[in-house]
Amino acid sequence: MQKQTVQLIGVPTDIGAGARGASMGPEALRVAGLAAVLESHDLQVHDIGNLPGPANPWLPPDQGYRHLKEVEQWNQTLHDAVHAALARDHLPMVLGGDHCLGIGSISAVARHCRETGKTLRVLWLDAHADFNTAELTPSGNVHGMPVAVLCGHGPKELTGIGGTTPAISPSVVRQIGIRSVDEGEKRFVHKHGLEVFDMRYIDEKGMRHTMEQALAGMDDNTHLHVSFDVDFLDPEIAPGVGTTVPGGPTYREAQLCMEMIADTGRMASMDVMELNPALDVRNRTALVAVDLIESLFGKSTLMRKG
Ligand code: 6HN
Ligand code: MN
Ligand code: MN
Ligand code: MN
Repeated sequence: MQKQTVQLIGVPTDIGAGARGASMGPEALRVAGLAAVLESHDLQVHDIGNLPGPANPWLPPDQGYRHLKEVEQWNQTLHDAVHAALARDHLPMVLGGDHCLGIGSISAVARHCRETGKTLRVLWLDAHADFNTAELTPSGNVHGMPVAVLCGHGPKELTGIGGTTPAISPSVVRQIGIRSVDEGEKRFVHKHGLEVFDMRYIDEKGMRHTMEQALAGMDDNTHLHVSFDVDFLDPEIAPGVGTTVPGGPTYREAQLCMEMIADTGRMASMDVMELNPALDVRNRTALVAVDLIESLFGKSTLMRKG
């Protein structure tokens, strides 16, 4: 049997974030040994290096968005790269970069699913719902908006990436670990019926039950995409992010989450977002992220087989 190829796609930008530094995320993950860890699980690793894109001009919001033009450019480039990786039957692993890049990544995955007749499931592991719009955002930072944009709510420059608007329906998304949602954003999440397993839910029901629910209803035809915002993790174990929120999953809870995803054998693409080496301590957060990614690939049963 041919080895599964994981294609590492570095996207060195903090264009959608409220703090500088996530642009260094891809290199920190490489330095933490990501490729060697994947290879030790019998995966072929194809690191395409870092995608090119515009610098961060660090400007205030303009009509509700910071850096809309640059966000569009990075995401269009990423969309093309992820789509090309999937067309080669590679498993794209997007190394962010801030979470605005979920737009380019997931719009490409959704397009691939439409083209191949697959059913999409998106697991959004995050402290935040990332469901803001220009009207609702307290910051103008587009990393707080990717889920809304993917569901068709946002500027046409972004909702149109990939050619179909909306790229996804809220019904394909399961959010896990959520514990910081802005007031207006909360109402918008409810209005669109996003399925959210927040920290209260995890506290009461446990991670095992949570993941059983989030992964329920998948079958052989499911393409599972995991969008892993590193601020999902408790800041005690993952301080190197721009928007820490206390009270996140512990190391053991996060391990179980990843292992249960691995057990499905359905993960066919993923993002690792928001790692900010400028705020990290001796690359500790990158090492934790790599360790958890290893668990995501820990089973020999893994991967889509067409
Ligand atoms: N992330 N809800 C806040 C905002 O500015 O919209 C924070 C967003 C954080 C986004 O971590 O990917
Ligand atoms: Mn996020
Ligand atoms: Mn977040
Ligand atoms: Mn809608």
